Amino acid sequence: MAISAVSRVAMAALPEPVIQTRPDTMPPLVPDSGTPYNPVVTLNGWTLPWRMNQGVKEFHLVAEPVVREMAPGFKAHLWGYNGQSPGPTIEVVEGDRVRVFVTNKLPEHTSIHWHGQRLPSGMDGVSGLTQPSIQPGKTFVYEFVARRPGTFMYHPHADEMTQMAMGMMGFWVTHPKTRHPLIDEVQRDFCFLLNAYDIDPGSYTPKTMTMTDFNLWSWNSRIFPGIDTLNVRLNDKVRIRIGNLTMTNHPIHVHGHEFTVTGTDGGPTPKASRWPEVTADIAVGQMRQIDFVADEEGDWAFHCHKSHHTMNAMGHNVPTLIGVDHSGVARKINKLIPEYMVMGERGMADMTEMEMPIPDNTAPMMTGEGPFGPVEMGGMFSVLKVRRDQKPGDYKDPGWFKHPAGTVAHEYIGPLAEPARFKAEGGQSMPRVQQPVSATEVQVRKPTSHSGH
Ligand SMILES: [Cu+2]
Repeated sequence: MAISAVSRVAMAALPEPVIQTRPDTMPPLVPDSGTPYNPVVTLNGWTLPWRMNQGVKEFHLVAEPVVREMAPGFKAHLWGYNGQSPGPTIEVVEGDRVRVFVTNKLPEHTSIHWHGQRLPSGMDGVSGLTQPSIQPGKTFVYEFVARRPGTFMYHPHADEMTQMAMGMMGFWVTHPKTRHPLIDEVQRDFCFLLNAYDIDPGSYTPKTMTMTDFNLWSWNSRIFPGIDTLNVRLNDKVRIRIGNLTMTNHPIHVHGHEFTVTGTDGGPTPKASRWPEVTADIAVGQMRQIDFVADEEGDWAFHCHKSHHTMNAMGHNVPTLIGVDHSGVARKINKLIPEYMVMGERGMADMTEMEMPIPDNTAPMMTGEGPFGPVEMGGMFSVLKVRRDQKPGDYKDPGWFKHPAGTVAHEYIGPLAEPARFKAEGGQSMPRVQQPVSATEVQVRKPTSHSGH
């Protein structure tokens, strides 16, 4: 709630910082002061309340260590803002004068860069270049006019590799002040940041020297099955805004619908540049805003298409064993080590069902129980739930989709004919001149212990 009635004395002081530690998706913060707009919903996050002070929208961010539940049963010790990583979403309207107080409760200096904004150079938040860094215990003030509508983010520009690896980032949305020819009105407007961590199974704190080899791929510092579903009403116009603050690209893919990219960090895209897609690649440091009409009822997977980004931490640097029969070996080893298990002989899905014992405070590699069995996912995965009876503006999880009779893939139980196979393969291929000496080549590789992705 915005605080509109504050005494003159209080106005001279800092706005009271608002702290939120629950990892739930908070309902949209409907503005009660300033220009009205359709608020966004931050996945597993919230919007920071503000106060109006003589026409200026005042926010107070506190940079501080936080404990973030990344998934049920798995907590990470991160750095963030106002009790959470990522920090709260800041929502303003085009033309608003914005004043953001930033208090540093971290053990080292910081700054905030307002990624994508038009602003005076001295407000750009690059420590050393445009301002002295904010020392521990100090509070700085940033002030600028939100000049163009769009999707932005904020993050430190001081000891960046450490502070971003620890989870310091947040979302910023500037709503258009009037109807904009390139910004459609939507019924649902979601936003989240792509972020990544390197946390060893059983430990709590990210390894901050990791450059590319992260093992937890998250949306707003949550991993499947900890990411809330995106619940919409049938035929709603839906917008999803995504920003990438990891160190690699993420092809974000939605099932059952086509979308268009209607905005980037540079603003709304011209109509002539829009075409239907089902996957949008989001490069490092980029933002994408996608729009679509949710006109197919059901439970639709929504995820990063890099398959190792829909898994959680594991040791994975082992050869593929699919199709290798090592039951004989396993029997022999079992005599020595009774609980020995061979991993991966029929694919990795066994791992989901085995529920292998894992250290405390570790997310399972692939998990999530769906209505038909284990979903075998982790990391950057969620579900778009489109329902006919979802109330307008209601973001509650409607539960699993009730499929109409005869619309679910099912086992075929009729007779099976022997499949016709080609007698010779590669009839048109050119014959090899030099045949290999032996038909198979055996390669011995020792698995190494390694937990990155
Ligand atoms: Cu990805």
